[in-house]
Amino acid sequence: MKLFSSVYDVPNVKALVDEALQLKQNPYSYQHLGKNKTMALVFLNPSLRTRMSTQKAALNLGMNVMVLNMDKEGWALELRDNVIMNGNSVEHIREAAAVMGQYADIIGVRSFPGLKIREEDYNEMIFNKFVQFCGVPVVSLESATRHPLQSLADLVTIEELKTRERPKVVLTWAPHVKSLPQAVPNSFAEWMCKADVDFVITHPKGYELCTDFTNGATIINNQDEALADADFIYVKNWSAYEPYGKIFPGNGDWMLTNEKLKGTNNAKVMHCLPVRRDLELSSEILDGASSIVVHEAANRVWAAQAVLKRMLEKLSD
Ligand code: SN0
Repeated sequence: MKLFSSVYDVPNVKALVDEALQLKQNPYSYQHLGKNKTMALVFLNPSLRTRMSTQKAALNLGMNVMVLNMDKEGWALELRDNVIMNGNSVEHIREAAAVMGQYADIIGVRSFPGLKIREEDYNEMIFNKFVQFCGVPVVSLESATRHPLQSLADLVTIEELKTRERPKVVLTWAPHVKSLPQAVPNSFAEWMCKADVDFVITHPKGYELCTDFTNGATIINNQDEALADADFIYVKNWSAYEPYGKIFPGNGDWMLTNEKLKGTNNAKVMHCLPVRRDLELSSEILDGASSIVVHEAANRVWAAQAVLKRMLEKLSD
C-alpha cells in the first residue's frame, strides 16, 4: 500500500481488519520492518488520538517518529499556485512537502476542511498536494472529506465486539454548537457500506451527506425508528453538505440518552472523540456500561499499525 486515504486504497478490507486484530495480540512481532525507517506526522489541525495512536503504532513497528505541528510551529503555508507570495504565507506546499519527503519514509497528514468552498474541500486540495509533492507514501490522519484510520478502527471494534454475525449499525447525527466537518460520518459510511453489517443512517432533514459516501446505506429520518434493534450506535455531529457547512437551529433532542437505548439490542455506543458531554452525547451514556468510546480509541493503535505494516512491506519490496 502506497497511499491510505480511503477504503478504496484497501484491496481486502476484511484482511486488514483481521491483521489489526492479530497485531493487537502480538504488537511487537514486526519490529524489524520499521528499523531505520522514519515516520513524519504532520498536523495542520489539533489531534490527540490520531497523533498518539499513530506514533505508538509506528514505534511498535520499530520506526523512528517525527511530529510537526505545522499550524503552530511551521511556517505559514501557501497552497495556491500562481500567486505572488507577498502576503502572510511564507512557504509553498510544493517545497514544504518535497523537503519532508526527503526526511521521512512515510508521511501522515492531517488537514481539516475549510467548510467554505465545497469544491476545494471535496477535491481534497491540501491532502492531494502533499501526496503529489512529497514523493513518499502518505497516510491520511483525517483529510477534508474522510478519516480512514478512524473508520478502520471503528470496523475493527465492531468485528471484535459484535454478538451476531451481521450486526445492525446505526450512524446517528448529534447536536453541536459549531459547524463540524463531514469527514468522520462520510468515512464511517463508506467503510460500513463495504462491511458485513446492516447499516442505517439517521439525521434531521437538511443534514444529508454526499451520496458518494452513503450508497448502500438505509437512511431514516426518524431517530427512534432507526435505532430499533441496533447493535452499535455511532454518534457524531456534522454540518450540512448543502448549503455547505451550515448548521440549522434546534434538534437538541437528538442527543442520545439511556431512554433512547431501550428499543435497541443492548446497543454499544461509539464516538470518535473528542465529544462534548451533554451536548453531543449524555454523561449517563458516556459513564455507563453501553459506552465503548475508550475501547474504540484504544483500537486506533492496531488500525494504524496494520496500515503502516502494509506500507513498510511495500517499501522493502
Ligand atoms: C473533528 C471532526 O472532524 O469532527 C475531529 C474528529 C476526530 N472534531 C472537532 O473538530 C470537534 C471540535 C469541537 O469544538 O467540538
